[in-house]
Amino acid sequence: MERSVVTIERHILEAERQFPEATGALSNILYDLALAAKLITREVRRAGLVDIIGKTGAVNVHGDQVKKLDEYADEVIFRALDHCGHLCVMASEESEGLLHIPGEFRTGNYCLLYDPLDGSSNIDANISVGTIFSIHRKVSAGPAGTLEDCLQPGSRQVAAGYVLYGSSTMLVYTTGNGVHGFTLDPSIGEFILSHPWMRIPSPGQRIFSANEGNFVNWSSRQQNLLNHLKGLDGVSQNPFSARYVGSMVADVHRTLLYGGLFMYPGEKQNPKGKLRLLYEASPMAMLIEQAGGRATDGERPILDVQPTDLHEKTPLFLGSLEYMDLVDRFLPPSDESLEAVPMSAS
Ligand code: AHM
Ligand code: MG
Repeated sequence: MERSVVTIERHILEAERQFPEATGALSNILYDLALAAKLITREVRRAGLVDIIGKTGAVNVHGDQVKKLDEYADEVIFRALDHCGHLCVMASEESEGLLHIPGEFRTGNYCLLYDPLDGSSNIDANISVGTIFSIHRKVSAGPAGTLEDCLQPGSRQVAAGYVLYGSSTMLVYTTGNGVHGFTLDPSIGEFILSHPWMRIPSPGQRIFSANEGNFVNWSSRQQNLLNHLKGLDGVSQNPFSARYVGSMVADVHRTLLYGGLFMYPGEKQNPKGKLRLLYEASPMAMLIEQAGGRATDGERPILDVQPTDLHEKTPLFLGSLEYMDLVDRFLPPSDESLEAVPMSAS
């Protein structure tokens, strides 16, 4: 063997030992998230069969109703963590309001925000999907968590990560001490450390990742950036490659491994774009910055944005440092208003 086999449990435990004051609460939350990821993996792997099972009466072998995968993932995460005693409240992209800890369980000092199955519109096409999570320390008074605990800027996250249900399942997380990736070995049901100390390559591969179908609705500066990346402005003779899965976890994971630029800018009809600050942008920004890259909303670091609403959206640009410099150059602060975008005839 070339190097030791390290499970996620062992890795989390060893990281915790470096902080004698640690209570183990954060470690326990991460273990429980890893358990939820295994349960979701099991269902995602059977996704193509769900319709077949569903047709026989929409009841699975355990007698439970067969649920849509995103609803299943949402419930599994809540139920894996509601009783751990370390959370004061949760919030999910799938639910409008706060998810309170049921009265029969103890509450704790952390708050969990999650997107249970991001990119779920891809699931029927057997394309990778993912789970994204973000953890904050409780800041409100009293035992129960409140909106105040959830509406904290990304810079105050104590941990963030994602699970990619791809050709293999990977869990990638940070607690502010580097980014570490684990691959699920399905034969033993363990996440094994496969990508320690992940760093976004710099200079990274020349890849841009965006839904170019929205080009007509972008600001002219955003359009200029794209034209530059494609070598259409006559400045660059070396165009970027385009890669866009349409599942953020997969697109960000590739960006983390290969470098490049991922963006979901604002549009004329949706000046804040599509992605959610708390469930998608902030956790990914923490990971990317911990890996040596940068993430902004086109003007400011995502991690500095003070949320005002659980489901607020934000434009998002993230990737390798040198390509983020291009974003700064093409989209300087005080970009023209999106209202000024010239709309071409449809
Ligand atoms: P979802 O949370 O409803 O799944 O939407 C988020 C997904 C991201 O994974 C992805 O980056 C984006 O939506 C793709 O959107 P579009 O289809 O507009 O390109
Ligand atoms: Mg999502």
